[in-house]
Amino acid sequence: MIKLKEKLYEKIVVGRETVTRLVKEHGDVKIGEVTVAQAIGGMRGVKSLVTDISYLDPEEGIRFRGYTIPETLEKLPKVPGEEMPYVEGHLYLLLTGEIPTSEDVHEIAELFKQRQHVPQYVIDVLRAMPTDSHPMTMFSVAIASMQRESAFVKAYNSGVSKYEYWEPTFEDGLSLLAKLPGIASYIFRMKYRSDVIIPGNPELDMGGNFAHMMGVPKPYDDVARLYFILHSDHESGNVSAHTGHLVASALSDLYYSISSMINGLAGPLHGLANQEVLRWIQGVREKMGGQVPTEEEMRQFVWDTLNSGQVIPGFGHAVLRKTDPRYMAQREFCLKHLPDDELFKYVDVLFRVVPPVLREQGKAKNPWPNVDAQSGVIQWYYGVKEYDFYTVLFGIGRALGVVSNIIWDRALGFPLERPKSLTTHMLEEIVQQQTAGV
Ligand code: CMX
Repeated sequence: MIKLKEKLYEKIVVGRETVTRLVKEHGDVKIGEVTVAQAIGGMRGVKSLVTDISYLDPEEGIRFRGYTIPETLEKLPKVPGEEMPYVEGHLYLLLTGEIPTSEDVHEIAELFKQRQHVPQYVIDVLRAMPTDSHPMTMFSVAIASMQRESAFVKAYNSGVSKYEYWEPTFEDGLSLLAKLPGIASYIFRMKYRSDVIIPGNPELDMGGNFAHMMGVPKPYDDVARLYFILHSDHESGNVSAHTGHLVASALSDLYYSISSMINGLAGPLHGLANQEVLRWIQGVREKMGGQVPTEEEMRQFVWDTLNSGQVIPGFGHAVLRKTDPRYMAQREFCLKHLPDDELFKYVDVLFRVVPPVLREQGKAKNPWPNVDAQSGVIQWYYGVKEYDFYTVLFGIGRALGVVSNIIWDRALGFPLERPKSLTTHMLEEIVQQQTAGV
């Protein structure tokens, strides 16, 4: 057994004891209540999911296995000579809760190298799709097309015990994650670089190989590493993570689950917001004839968008109530590498202008920027200007967290997810009974 799997198994034994004890001895302890507004309003704040892989504090932002973003970037082993850590090491942290050694990182890197080949039939499927298909549709279809490879399905069909479900899920997870950079860069080069495909270089780490296959020079390898780590996980309730978990809870395999996760990420209120930010900024840019708007001019653009009934992409959040630390990490990267970039200046003006406007409008509970406000600017600067590709990058990163969560879901025996629904008439009856003091 590989060392990562052994380590994981040690942790799983402890995790199973904890979960069994919690349910057996404390299963009736209340952790919250649900109001009518929460039931109608997308279950905001309802505590009904469990994960140890990351936790999102509304004020502080995300912690991966207890580590803040700066701590994560500082503690994980770095790619020699580069600023950013190995993505492979971050996967180890998400899975096990421990900071890996170089040896641990190299084990995953080696497994990824062995499994990175994208089957020809996936390429054929991509090539059969209409050329104007959105890259997220292509990404989702490519992943679903590999479902026939699932080790979980084979094990399930041969009658494997449910206590062992996590093992073939782990195998599926590594096989799928290893292929995502190759699939994504293939879509990019086929659609936007005259179909000139760059084969992978098995000597490179995940981020380095992705940059190589994209055909974008340094420091894009570090951009890729930063992106994949930042976007990896945001606890379980966001649409992409929750979709992945929900689909997997039916014992659908990881290929089905991650393809579904991608479909959820493709919505403009979630991951697609990173493309929408660039689309919105380009609109402002056209109107300004290339000039960077003053704060007053930008204020007017923001109000025009709000008054036309649209949201300001890249701002607001369902849980966060402060500026997203994933935004700040990317802002720091911009300040270091592209401080004079024109689009960065746009985003900088937006950072100052949008929160007071959203406050004045008085609707958004969080007026601050989220991860998507800054990410497109970095891509644009390094020549990846096809902004409908940006959410695919988010998807590669998010798969790291969702795969880790699903392996743990299987290990802890989390059951089929099936919340209860009520009719509006029932809600009215409950309200009447409670207001009458029945
Ligand atoms: N621009 C304009 N209005 C906004 C807004 C924004 N950026 N953020 C919130 N609002 C509005 C909501 O649309 C809602 O309006 P209605 O009462 O008319 O329905 C009101 O403010 C209250 O919303 P909220 O409780 O503050 O926010 P939600 O939890 O409902 O929604 C989110 C969160 C992210 C969907 C929302 O802030 C939004 O639409 N932001 C812009 C899109 C975006 O950047 N999404 C990416 C989020 C990060 C990610 O998942 O990738």
